[in-house]
Amino acid sequence: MEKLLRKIERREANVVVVGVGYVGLPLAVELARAGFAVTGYDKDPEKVRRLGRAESYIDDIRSAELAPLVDAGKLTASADLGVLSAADAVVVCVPTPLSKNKDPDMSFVTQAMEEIAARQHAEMLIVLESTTYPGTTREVLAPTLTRGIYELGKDVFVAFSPERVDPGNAQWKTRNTPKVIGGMTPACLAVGRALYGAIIDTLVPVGSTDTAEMVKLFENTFRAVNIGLVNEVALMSRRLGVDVWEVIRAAATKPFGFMPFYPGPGLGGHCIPIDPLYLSWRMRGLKYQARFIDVADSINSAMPGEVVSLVHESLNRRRVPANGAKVLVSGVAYKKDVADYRESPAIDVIHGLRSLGAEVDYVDRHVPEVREHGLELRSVCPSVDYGRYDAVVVVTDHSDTDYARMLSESKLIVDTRDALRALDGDKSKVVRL
Ligand code: SAJ
Repeated sequence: MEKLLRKIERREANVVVVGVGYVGLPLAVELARAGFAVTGYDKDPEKVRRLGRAESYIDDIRSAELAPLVDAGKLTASADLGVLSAADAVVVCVPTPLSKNKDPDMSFVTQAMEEIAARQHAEMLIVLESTTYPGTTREVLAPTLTRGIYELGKDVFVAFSPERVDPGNAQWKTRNTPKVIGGMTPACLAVGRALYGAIIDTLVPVGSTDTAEMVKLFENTFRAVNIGLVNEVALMSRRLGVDVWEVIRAAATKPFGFMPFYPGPGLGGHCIPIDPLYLSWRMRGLKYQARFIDVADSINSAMPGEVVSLVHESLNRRRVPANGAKVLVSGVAYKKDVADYRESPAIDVIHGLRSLGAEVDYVDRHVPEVREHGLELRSVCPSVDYGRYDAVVVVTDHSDTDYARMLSESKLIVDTRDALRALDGDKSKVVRL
């Protein structure tokens, strides 16, 4: 352990980041900046090519930040697993998605661990950052990385440290976001803290890797459950004839004991809809039903359908049949001002409107085309005449949309984000969640 600790303290350790996506690349940059020789390993040859040419493919990292690190040889890119043989520390930042039946898909993690094990040597630190169910590091990583050959805390050091990357967040970056870390043994924790302590201002050591895994799932389950609650409050408010947006804004004036969340067309992204289901899946294996997670998931998953029904009712009230209606979806990214449309509820809204027979277009400056779940659509031009459509549905409230022009030109607006709240003018044609 001493030899590895010294290498880390002297910044002489070779570090390999496995998976240089929106989590791995910022981490690799900080490690290289701290003086480590860092190799970004990825299966995606396009990422390897672009990183090797100091061309960033992540919005939060400018190419100008990569250039000096790549030129100095501090940050290199590779698709060759052989780099693992020379690694003193390996940080794994690979996806942990859901399978088709909403179970954890651990294939990326297990494959990475097997590739590391096949090139393992004494005195190596391996840290998993991918969000996963409590017990993964202890039950999957540790056995794969010891195999009766290496001893935890002696010649192999294993830890879990959840990622807290918030794409597009200008305030909270890799270095200044407190980072939780748990080790398989105290020595594993000490080595993990030595590495992260070189790049992160505040470390939050916890007693075990299971705890660290649970912290991450709790953080994101907290969001999913509260979003589910506010979506149900929206459904209740509609039936009560109460403006849910006014309710939330008034409740948010409470200076303590309240945290506002806002209704929407559903849950998108690669964290919030997915992470809680890793926890509920784990609990099913322990014969415990994670009721809040299941209820929130059922409410959040039903929101796209609620939006489609609202559009249908609103057209009906204007004696416009949904069948054959021209509808424009404004914004398909999973949340405002991002370009990512993975798991976006807009996909379900478009499918739902089409199932009513509507002719659906979308407009989104951030997403030029959508090729997912059987859709092949291109965004219409942002200067589109909103008046051409029987209804405009605001699904993602991007800041760069001209809502004043939308309000003046549209016949009907179904606003799922209260995006037009600040505007004056004829709101009689605006229907909100
Ligand atoms: N959403 C609502 N109502 C809300 C908040 C979000 O409907 O009040 C929807 C969004 O539109 C989106 C989905 O939920 O479709 C997720 O939104 P998010 O704000 O949670 O954004 P994400 O998915 O980028 O979540 C990430 C997470 N970061 C990490 O996991 C490291 C999350 O923990 C962060 O809290 C979140 O960013 C953030 O705060 O931006």
